[in-house]
Amino acid sequence: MELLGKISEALQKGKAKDVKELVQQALDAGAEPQDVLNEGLLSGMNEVGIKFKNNEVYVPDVLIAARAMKAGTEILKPLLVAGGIKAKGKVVIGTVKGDLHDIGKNLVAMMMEGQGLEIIDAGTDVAPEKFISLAIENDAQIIACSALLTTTMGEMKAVVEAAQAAGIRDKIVIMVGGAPVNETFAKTIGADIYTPDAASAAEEAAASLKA
Ligand code: B1M
Repeated sequence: MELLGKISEALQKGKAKDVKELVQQALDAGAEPQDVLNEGLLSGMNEVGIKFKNNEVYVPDVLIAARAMKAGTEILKPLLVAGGIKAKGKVVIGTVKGDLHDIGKNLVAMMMEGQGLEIIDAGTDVAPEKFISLAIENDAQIIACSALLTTTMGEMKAVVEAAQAAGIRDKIVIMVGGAPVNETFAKTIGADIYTPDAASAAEEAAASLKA
């Protein structure tokens, strides 16, 4: 659909208002919300990432694109989270210490909400101790950590260790994800679940509560 390409282009230019309008137009024209997300918004953000890496765009451009991404996902949210049998449980989610990227984390939180899970969003730059104290205070079953930087993904190991130190490791499921994270890394640090994307993170979270 041509509109999805237009969404991607508008996002790359950081035109939040246009992104909003185009997302709505695509939905009105019958596009699936998941396709609008993947082929419109995420495809645009991926291009921004490539240009950022090649020094063709800079931090302010990326921030403006991120704002446009948020504007688009706000419209998709009610559609992405609708339907299905709801799981019950609480998840403390956050981006690890030193890391300010929150778009992927927010998508994961949104999809988990769609599975019926209660989300305690710790935000970004979350210290290991904060994940643990929030999990204890809220009696959460899952801690979900997101990292986008190779320099911060090591903080996930610190979260696992902090859970052990606090004596809650056997009661809590620790999920990890984000672009530089993979299954091998998750196993190495002793996390319970790695998933590559937001939809599978939500499914696995709900499944872990039923297990
Ligand atoms: Co940054 N950044 N950034 N950035 N940024 C990346 C990550 C980078 C790959 C760009 C590049 O060089 N190509 C690179 C990291 C290199 C590396 O470590 N290997 C990078 C860098 C270097 C930096 C800075 C250091 C730049 C600088 O200042 N010189 C700096 C670091 C700041 C910090 O965090 N301390 C920085 C800053 C920023 C902005 C603030 C400008 C902005 C973030 C705005 C925001 O988040 N509010 C930003 C952005 C937007 C990006 C890119 C362009 C896009 C990230 C994104 O939102 N993608 C990114 C390049 C790229 O990824 N192509 C880049 C869309 C999002 C939906 O995907 O978060 O991967 P993602 O989430 C996916 C999956 O990973 C997964 O689900 C989502 C999809 O369904 N997932 C999980 C995520 N978390 C999960 C958790 C789970 C399961 C799945 O379970 C718990």
